Amino acid sequence: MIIATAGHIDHGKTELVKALTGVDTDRLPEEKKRGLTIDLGFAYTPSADGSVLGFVDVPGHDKFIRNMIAGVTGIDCALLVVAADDGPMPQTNEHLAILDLLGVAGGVVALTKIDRVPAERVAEVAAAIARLISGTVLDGAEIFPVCAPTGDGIAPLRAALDRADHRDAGAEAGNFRLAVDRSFTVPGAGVVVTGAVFSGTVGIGDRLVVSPPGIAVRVRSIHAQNRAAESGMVGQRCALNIASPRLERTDIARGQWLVAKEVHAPTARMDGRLRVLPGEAEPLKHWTPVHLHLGAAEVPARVAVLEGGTIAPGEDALVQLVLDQEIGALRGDRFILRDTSARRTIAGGAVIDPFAPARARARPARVALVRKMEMEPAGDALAELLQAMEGGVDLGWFARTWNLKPEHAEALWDQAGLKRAGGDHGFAAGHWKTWGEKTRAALGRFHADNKQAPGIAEETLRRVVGRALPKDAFAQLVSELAADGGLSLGGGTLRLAQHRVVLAPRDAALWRQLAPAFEASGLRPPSLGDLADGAATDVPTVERFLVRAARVGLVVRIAAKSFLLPQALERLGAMAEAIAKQDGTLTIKAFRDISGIGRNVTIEVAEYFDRIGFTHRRGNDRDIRKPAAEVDWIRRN
Ligand SMILES: Nc1nc2c(ncn2[C@@H]2O[C@H](COP(=O)(O)OP(=O)(O)OP(=O)(O)O)[C@@H](O)[C@H]2O)c(=O)[nH]1
Ligand SMILES: [Mg+2]
Repeated sequence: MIIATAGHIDHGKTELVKALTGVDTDRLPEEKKRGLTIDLGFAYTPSADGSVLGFVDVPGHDKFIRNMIAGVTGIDCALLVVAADDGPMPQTNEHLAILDLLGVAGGVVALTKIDRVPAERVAEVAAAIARLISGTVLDGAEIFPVCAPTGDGIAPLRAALDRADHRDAGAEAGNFRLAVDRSFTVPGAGVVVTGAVFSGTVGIGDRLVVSPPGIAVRVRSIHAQNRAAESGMVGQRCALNIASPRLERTDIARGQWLVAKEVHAPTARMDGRLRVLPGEAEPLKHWTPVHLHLGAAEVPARVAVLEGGTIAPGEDALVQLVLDQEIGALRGDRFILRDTSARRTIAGGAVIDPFAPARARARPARVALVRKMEMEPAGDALAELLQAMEGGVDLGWFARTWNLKPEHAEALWDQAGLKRAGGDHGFAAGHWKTWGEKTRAALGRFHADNKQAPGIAEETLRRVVGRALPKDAFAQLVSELAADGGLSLGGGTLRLAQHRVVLAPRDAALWRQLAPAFEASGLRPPSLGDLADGAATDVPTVERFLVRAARVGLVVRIAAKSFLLPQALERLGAMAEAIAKQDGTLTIKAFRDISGIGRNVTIEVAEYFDRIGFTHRRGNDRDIRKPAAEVDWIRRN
């Protein structure tokens, strides 16, 4: 178990930890000189049940409150310290608010320096503390009057800490996450990082990732609660000796994480529920700049209020936090917001969607989804999301967000009775069935409207059926429909099995001869002369046929005498998009080099892309105007 002190400067936190553990945690020369705590101190002592109690001693000075927040992150139990002479003071309140916003599971109160005041004062301050903690996470916590230097009252406090175990049992199940608060080099051993374990377990030899930088490391040895160990787990402070071919101590700093690779997913944009402290003078406005503290990290951020415009003191609302730089965060992680001059704590809350979208973040449909994500337990949230998201739930995203280990994720998918499709999407069975019905119906309508067409290109049909359905999932739907006999695939198009092509018999015969030539010619339009020779006919006949074929979507006419299969055009579109993404622009030269279709055809294709609104030309450059996945490659005219 990890216990952290909290409380106003000089109220006796460090002295108390010393009385409880025998360790003076003020180790910096500056701390000794000034007689105050600046950075976190750590001490360990065996507990009655044979395990180890770990103490984090935090500074009370308001200038060092960022260290305090880093220290109380990931703890199980708070030890709030209030001096009997002063009684509750500003940082007593602020630290208590932080513990409350972080949702610390519980704790006890030490009423120190009782040797300095009369007994009535002790009773008076105890009553004031009881009022102060009422309604917070420390509501009803026991208050222990102590005098640390003499040891008076320490034994009952110690016994209470031995009994306290507030930890949430579920956290063991997750992937390993440790919030780094220190790193140093041990001669002969290499880099050591320390921190509180947020979830999961770690063993010697495990491979982990330093997140956000993404450095892969291997665990060489472990100290858990200051003892050499084979493994470490949630509820412990661990020191991990890590090795990596490309690791320097300076690569690692407070605020980063050591995590299992499954949950290495840095993010700079997260949705959450934010509560503004009741003592704030003004409502929190949209786009307020703040300092965000999450885990042991601290970054500048802005608050986008997703509902209601502002958040009144004492109220909570859904927000999106937009960070200046990426950090590690998962659903349920608590955070604290302080004002930009870092003078006061203003609000705090919990992450709901750590990988939130920038676009349409406050749209009612999106806000409704965020509310569903807020539900507990994970199975309930999943069931709601499956119902709400016709286009399926990205299961990789769900598992990462909820920090599910692969085996737990699989169990959850089973329990939800979802349909796996398109690699990593999950669909409610009802929605999947509806997609199948919609696909058949759309095909039926297409056949009715285009009697001469042998079928429709898969991508075109997907767009008719609904863009919400991801490409991979649609491909699976199509092959399932094909497998059960309702639908046929062939020549790059889809049709209902009972549909008979009503190409005029002569056209159908001609297409049977031409189709292989189109396939063989790949990304280049076959020459009309070659096509005519191959089919033992003349160029005008072939050309007239291809114009008809273009009308029904068998081929696409990209230029007067150039025809391509829709799927060839789609591949060229993907290439163009990839080039533009890499180079920041699409030039004919780059497109030609990659496609290998020659300069003239490249120009024809690029100009066709301009005409259908996929690209926009500026001199020698082209911009991509919309994602290739949303483009309809076939323009029937
Ligand atoms: N008489 C008396 N003095 C105490 C008691 N507890 C602490 N002190 C003294 O109060 C002073 C401050 O104690 P610390 O333990 O350093 O206070 P702190 O809360 O750790 O202070 P910061 O770390 O700066 O926030 C020291 O001189 C202690 O010896 C107590 O119970 N009785
Ligand atoms: Mg101290």
